Amino acid sequence: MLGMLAAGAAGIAAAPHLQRGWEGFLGAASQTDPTGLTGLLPNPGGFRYYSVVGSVPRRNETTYELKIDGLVDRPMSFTLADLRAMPQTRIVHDVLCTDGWRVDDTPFEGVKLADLLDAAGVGRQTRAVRFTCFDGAYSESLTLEQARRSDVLIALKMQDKPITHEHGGPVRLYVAPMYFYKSAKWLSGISVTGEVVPGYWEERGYAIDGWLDGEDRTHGDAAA
Ligand SMILES: Nc1nc2c(c(=O)[nH]1)N[C@H]1C(S)=C(S)[C@@H](COP(=O)(O)O)O[C@H]1N2
Ligand SMILES: [Mo]
Repeated sequence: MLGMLAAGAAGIAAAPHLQRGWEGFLGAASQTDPTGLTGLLPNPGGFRYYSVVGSVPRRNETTYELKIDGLVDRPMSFTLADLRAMPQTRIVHDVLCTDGWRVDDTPFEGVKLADLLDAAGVGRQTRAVRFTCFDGAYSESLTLEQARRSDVLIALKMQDKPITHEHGGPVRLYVAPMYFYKSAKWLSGISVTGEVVPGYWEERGYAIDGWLDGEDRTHGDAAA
């Protein structure tokens, strides 16, 4: 498998006119790579592309939809245009994966999750928020208190550009003070629940508590 990937990588490197370049290639390759070995290939941006499924459908301006339901007063649905029309917040924070890689000072921009929760109306007995994705597999969760923080975004931009498909676009969750596994890519559903429902990796041994430690948690907070 790695041999195949290396051959493919060399092919792309020698043919820079091919569509989406190195990052696009890594994203595409990692989505069909059950071994996870593409994560070992060099990536100039510092990010690795993760997906728990082999391929993810693309959603765009006309096909993207974000639903909020569960224990809310008004179940709602947002298009990309709806999300863009809401107040935007930009946060610059370090990104850390539990696998050991990090990308410092990464800007994310989007709508505060708290604003969407307010729009839908969250009842008193609710304690948690569950996130689902249009890859059909990944999920995450936060307590309601965590979800209401001003550094938790429904992100439309990453590094000051629309979020690419590889990075979970057009919309991903961004939980600045926690490990990056909390930041669900390809976000399509927000469901308000009575209790925390463990997410995809959390069912497979990750901590439900995703807080970064010490300085990594607070670094860059002033930007919000
Ligand atoms: N839908 C989905 N979201 C996901 C993941 C995933 O596999 N699928 N991986 C998580 C993990 S472990 C990390 S480190 C980041 C990686 O984001 P990136 O692929 O943009 O670098 O996405 C998180 N969100
Ligand atoms: Mo991760």
